[in-house]
Amino acid sequence: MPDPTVEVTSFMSTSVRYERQGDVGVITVDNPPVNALSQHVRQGLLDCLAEGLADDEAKALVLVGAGRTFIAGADIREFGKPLAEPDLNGVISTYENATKPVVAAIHGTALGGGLEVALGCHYRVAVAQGKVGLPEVKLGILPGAGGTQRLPRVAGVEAAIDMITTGKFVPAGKALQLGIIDAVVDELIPGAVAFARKLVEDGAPLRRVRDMDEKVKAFDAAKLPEIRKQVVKAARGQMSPVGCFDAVAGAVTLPFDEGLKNEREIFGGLMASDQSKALRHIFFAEREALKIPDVPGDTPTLPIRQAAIIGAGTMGGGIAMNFANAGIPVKVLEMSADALERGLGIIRANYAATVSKGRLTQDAMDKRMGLIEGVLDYDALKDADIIIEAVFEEMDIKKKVFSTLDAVAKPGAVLASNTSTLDIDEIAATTSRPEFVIGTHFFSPANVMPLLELVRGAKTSYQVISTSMKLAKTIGKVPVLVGNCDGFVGNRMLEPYVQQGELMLVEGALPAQVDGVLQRWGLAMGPFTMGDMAGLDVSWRIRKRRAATRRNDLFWPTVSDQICEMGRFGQKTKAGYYLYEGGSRTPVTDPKIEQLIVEASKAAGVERREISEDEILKRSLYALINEGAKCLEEGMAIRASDIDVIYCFGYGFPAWRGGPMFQADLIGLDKVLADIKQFHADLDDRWKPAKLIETLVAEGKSFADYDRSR
Ligand code: T1G
Repeated sequence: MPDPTVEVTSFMSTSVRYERQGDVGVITVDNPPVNALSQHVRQGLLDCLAEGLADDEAKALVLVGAGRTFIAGADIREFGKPLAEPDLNGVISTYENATKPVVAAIHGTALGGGLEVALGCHYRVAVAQGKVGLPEVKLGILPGAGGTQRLPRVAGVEAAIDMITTGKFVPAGKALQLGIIDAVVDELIPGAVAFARKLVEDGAPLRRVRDMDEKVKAFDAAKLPEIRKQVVKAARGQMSPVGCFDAVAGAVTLPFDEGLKNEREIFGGLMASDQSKALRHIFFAEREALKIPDVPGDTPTLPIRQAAIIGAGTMGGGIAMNFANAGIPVKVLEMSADALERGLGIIRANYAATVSKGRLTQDAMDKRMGLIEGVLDYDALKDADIIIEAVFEEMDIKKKVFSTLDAVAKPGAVLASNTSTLDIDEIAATTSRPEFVIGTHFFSPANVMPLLELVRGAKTSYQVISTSMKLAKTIGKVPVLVGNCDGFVGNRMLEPYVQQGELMLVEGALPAQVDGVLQRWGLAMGPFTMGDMAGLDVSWRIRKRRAATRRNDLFWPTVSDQICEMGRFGQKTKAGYYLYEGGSRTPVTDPKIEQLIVEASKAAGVERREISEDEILKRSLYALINEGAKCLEEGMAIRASDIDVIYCFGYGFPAWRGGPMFQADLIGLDKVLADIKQFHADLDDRWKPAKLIETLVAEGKSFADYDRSR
């Protein structure tokens, strides 16, 4: 923050101000919460630069962000609206052509247009905690204000390609090494002002990044085609990483101004794309999901200083790692020393694997392991602020755990279940404190998958909900609050989706065909490779539990049950729908299973038929949409965009497709409804349209309209 004792000479706009400190002018952008480059900020930057250049007392200028960060980029909320002057490229070249040295002073995150503005300054300094990045690729676009041309000129072509096609943030130390910044300073403004003063004393040049051609000229353009192939492969259908690459390649093959033009052309195409609209939708949806309509935003939260996990299996161990990674001490309870040692061993092996990949230092691993304490007695959990059970998915076992917890846990402790489908209210009822019980549904592997479904029980208190949402962010998860129904939201929607896949097998498709269509469309996995990965026995157990209550007027495929009866549970048994030879994870089709499927068609009296790619895609996607709409109707999901967050962060749905509900709006809800009605007529009553879809279509509305009304 600027020095409050310094007299502010003028307010050029509410969000950018100019003041002089001795012989150095300081331009401060103050546009909370992240100093985004809204129109008034762009105008203010120009006005304040003019003021600083006209101020004869000021020999140099510093540009800084107020609050918690430097400029974090263009204002994403302005996207899709007509571009208002001044254009950011114009602002940046005005800074680049300033007649006094301009130093960008970076703290927090200089991202996107923010880093581009900094690259338009002659020099850049940052505090050690500062980070820089060009994350536009994650929004389906590319740095559209010269970043693809200036970053390679300071950091080199390969580093620029890596940063821009991945959107990764780079800490100040690394940015200094790469040449993105010129110094790391202890104190932001005093350090930047001193650096600027020294430039003047040394008669340092007005160094325009656009003129720094050495690094781009030194790069061998013959390498570009091979690198492009790798970028295309890694993009898996997303266009923006490839667009980013092509723009940076222009920095190598074209003069600066032509490279800028090339960047602008590619930017325009990407900005208008459905993929970018989808990615921007997910960006805001993730943040919108944090807002719970009936829970006041200022609800006080409980302090979480000590966590405890019951069960050191794959899930329990992964959950414990989340806490250790966030620096929160965590106890892991098992019933036997062997089971405990096995569980801690899995955790240790997970960390060691990350260290061996160079993504974690040994010292950091030791620190995290030091935060995890194995215990064998419930009594050791009495000081925990949150206790998460991750035991076997059987209600009786969970009830026993919670009634024990009720006797041991301290007052005010959050009691959470990692159940993936069981009734939270039934679990809560075994305690005297149902208001402290919540579901925390992690996704396997729990230390990797970002999604955390928080399941609200009928009596879960506002305080426990707010505490859990905040804790989820602290441990690096993407939380979505859902209602307490069988399967909550994600798994509940998955059921009809997988059923359609299994029905299509009996009707004429084969696993690799169904999986192939969905994976080519962008899903990380189709239903059968996913089932083999998760374990077919998991869904088998759930099907057996539900068999007694399922509708007997519908046909239920038995292929999956037959595969399980053969002891084939997927990757963990090296065979499921596919074969996994030598423990590899690569699915290999198995003629035995294909034969089993053909037999199943015969047994069902079904004449196998050709099933088109379009039908596979629609029946899979629309099954998700129809069930998602029912979750909204019943209040199990708050927003359609929450469902999109669940699917993009927990089920391998490509964020550049925006999620199932976004897709429904993109296709047109009326078209989706027409196809669902056709499936209802041609197939079976599983396809009864959700009332909400019929209502929205009748009113000419979309799921986005529905969300705006929430
Ligand atoms: N525009 C508008 N609003 C933004 C925003 C942005 N760029 N970034 C964040 N917000 C809002 C966000 O919606 C939330 O609002 C609040 O700020 C706090 O955000 C020309 C075209 C900076 C690392 O992609 O990565 O520049 O929900 O909860 O966890 O080449 O926000 O409170 O109402 O995320 O501390 C490039 C995106 C844009 C950066 C902070 N820049 N932002 O994380 O807070 S495109 C980005 C982030 C561009 C140029 C191109 C993060 C953050 P609300 P938050 P945080």
